[in-house]
Amino acid sequence: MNIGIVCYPTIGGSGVVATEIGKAMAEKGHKVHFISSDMPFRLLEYPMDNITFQKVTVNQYSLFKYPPYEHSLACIIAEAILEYNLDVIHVHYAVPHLSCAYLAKQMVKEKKQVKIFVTLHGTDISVMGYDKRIFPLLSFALKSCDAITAVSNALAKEAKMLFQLNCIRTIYNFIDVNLFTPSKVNHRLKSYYVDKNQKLLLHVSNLRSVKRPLDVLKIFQNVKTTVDCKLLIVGQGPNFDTLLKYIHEHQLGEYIYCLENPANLPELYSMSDLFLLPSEKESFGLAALEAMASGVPVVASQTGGIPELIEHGYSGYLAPVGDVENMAQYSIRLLQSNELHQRISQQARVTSVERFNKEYIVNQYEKLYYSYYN
Ligand code: GMT
Repeated sequence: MNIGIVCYPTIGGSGVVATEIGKAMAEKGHKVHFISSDMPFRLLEYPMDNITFQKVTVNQYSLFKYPPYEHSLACIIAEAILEYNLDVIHVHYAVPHLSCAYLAKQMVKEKKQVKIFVTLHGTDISVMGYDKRIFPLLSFALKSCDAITAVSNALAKEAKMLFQLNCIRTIYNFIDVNLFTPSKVNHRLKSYYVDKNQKLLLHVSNLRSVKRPLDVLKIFQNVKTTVDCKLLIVGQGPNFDTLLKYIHEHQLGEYIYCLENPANLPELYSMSDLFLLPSEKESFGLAALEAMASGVPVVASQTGGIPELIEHGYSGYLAPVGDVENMAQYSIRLLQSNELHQRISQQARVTSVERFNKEYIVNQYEKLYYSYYN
């Protein structure tokens, strides 16, 4: 098949998932054409003959306060449908990609029929879905596309209720269990961050308010009173300055490392002892899955799709959003008992391999494409 993928290029989970689906489809022999405002970062080091990329550029005419990105995107999708003879347009994150794909389909429908699929990733529903200014268009686009998938049952349920939709399929996020693996521990690198008997806590996110990054610091502060440990924060985003202020005010600087965009993420995961994800909203929690595949126990909030990924007390620990005290207590329990740590670590790894491995999930997307292909 000839598959068009429209996504955000950034380090967010939807761009990662979109890129990995495209790469996997190309490996299966399909032709994949990516459309994005920049080269998706996981595509950079992945040249393949059957993968092409088209950048969306916008008109910066001085009359405009807001450049017409959606116009450019719709035109580029329409052009790509014809030029690459696309059978499917799979858009990731509904806003604004889905309405642009709808427009493009209408623009070329006399010349080429194309199916439009959307994968809902999270805040496109849990935040954007509640914005009255865009609700009518988002609702129209959702009702006009050929198939909708969501990355968890919780997100599917919320979207169905909010937009009165009948059918949304859950296709979970997935992980390359050979890339994210417990065996990637780089002891030399670890010794740079922590001493022999110190524990390393990890948080990876795009540091937006929904991730509650200050809770990460509060949990760490609490854990540190009992366990000798340090914290590594990986990511960049709007709350970074607030984090730095808190770190400075509470004199935590010597215990915390911040990395913006490291190339060796799998190594950083597998050398960590615990992963913290105290998010306000989390449709799935791809970063938690990366930790689990790396054999790192996760302490997270009980929100959105996280309980579909982590079984409390079996493959990690969950507490209500904002309950930093309990999250700290679970963390301490895990860090103080080797036996418990090892058991949860193994069970988390097995869960990632059995339920969320790349091949198993990508096949579900391919089946969906074929079920509309004639
Ligand atoms: O919805 C967002 O906040 C953006 C999105 C992204 O592009 O980073 O993140 C979501 O998509 C990921 C991949 O499907 C999920 O694993 C994340 O849980 C989800 N984030 C939220 O729901 C906050």
